[in-house]
Amino acid sequence: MALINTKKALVTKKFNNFFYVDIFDNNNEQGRLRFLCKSRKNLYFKNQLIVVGDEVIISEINLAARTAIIENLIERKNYLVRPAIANITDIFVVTSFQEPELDLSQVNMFLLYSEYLKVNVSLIITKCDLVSKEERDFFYKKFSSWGYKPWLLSVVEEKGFKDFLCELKMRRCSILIGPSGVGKTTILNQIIPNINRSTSDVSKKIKRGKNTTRNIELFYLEKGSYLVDTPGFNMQAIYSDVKQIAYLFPELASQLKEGRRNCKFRDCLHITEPGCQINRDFERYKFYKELIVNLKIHHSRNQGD
Ligand SMILES: Nc1nc2c(ncn2[C@@H]2O[C@H](COP(=O)(O)OP(=O)(O)O)[C@@H](O)[C@H]2O)c(=O)[nH]1
Ligand SMILES: [Mg+2]
Ligand SMILES: [Zn+2]
Repeated sequence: MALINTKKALVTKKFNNFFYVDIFDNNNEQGRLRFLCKSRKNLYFKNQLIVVGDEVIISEINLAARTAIIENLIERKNYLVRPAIANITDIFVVTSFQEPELDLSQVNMFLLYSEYLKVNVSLIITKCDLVSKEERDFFYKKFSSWGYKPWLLSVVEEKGFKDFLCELKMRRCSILIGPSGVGKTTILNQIIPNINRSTSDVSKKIKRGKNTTRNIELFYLEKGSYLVDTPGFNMQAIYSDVKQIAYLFPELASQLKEGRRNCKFRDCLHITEPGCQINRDFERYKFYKELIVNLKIHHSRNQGD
């Protein structure tokens, strides 16, 4: 049976067997309508059931009751495994100057993990109020040299959040990721004041051993822009093809994209090869080298040789 009254919708929240979806009224750009849905049957894309961020086709749209039925799942553009979210356009890696103290190798891993998804990646450093201007400047320069001009935020300076919100409104689906306690939920609360999600002290979290942000939800900002907060999670190792690793580092990717690479060998990994033309004089080069070496060990073990 052909379905006539169908519409494309965005899944913003999921609980038990229910989904909240948004549709946009064609006659009115601002006209966002929210519906409570069930799925007609279990729908999968690459063995994964519907997740937040998925686009779906709905039918049996009841405008009065604000209910509908999900008929189909549209192909995903990307998929973040943990936490499960589809179709992200922008990742903001969040870290704090203090409480917990900034950990460079951890920030590095979050950045690489994010780049791996091939989305726009940015960096936020929170709790600026806990450090001196010299320290702010030092890290601003450092991360700029990594290819990420960081957003510096603090709860005592409202302006930072206002500017950040303007930035988010130019993106489609932004997500905040990073360790627990760095201030991700605080950012969400500053940006969308009336939602008031609970935040909690780092010390309390460690004692209780749980996160305050449990359910993944797309929060609506404006004109089709959404923001997602996530619980802190531990980084998984990246098991990518060794040749792709260079593209996870802006310092290298920019050289490769500009066609500045005239290395002697086409499959040059820019480690010890003769005739390598890549400029290796950047801070994270040692991280890159370590990653390549570890991946080679991992791949050779898995091949059993
Ligand atoms: N001093 C200071 N504390 C902050 C700032 N942002 C967040 N916090 C505190 O850091 C703690 C953890 O914040 P939360 O948003 O729950 O972190 P999340 O685990 O990343 O979501 C809370 O006690 C917040 O009040 C900030 O800019 N400055
Ligand atoms: Mg949180
Ligand atoms: Zn090279």
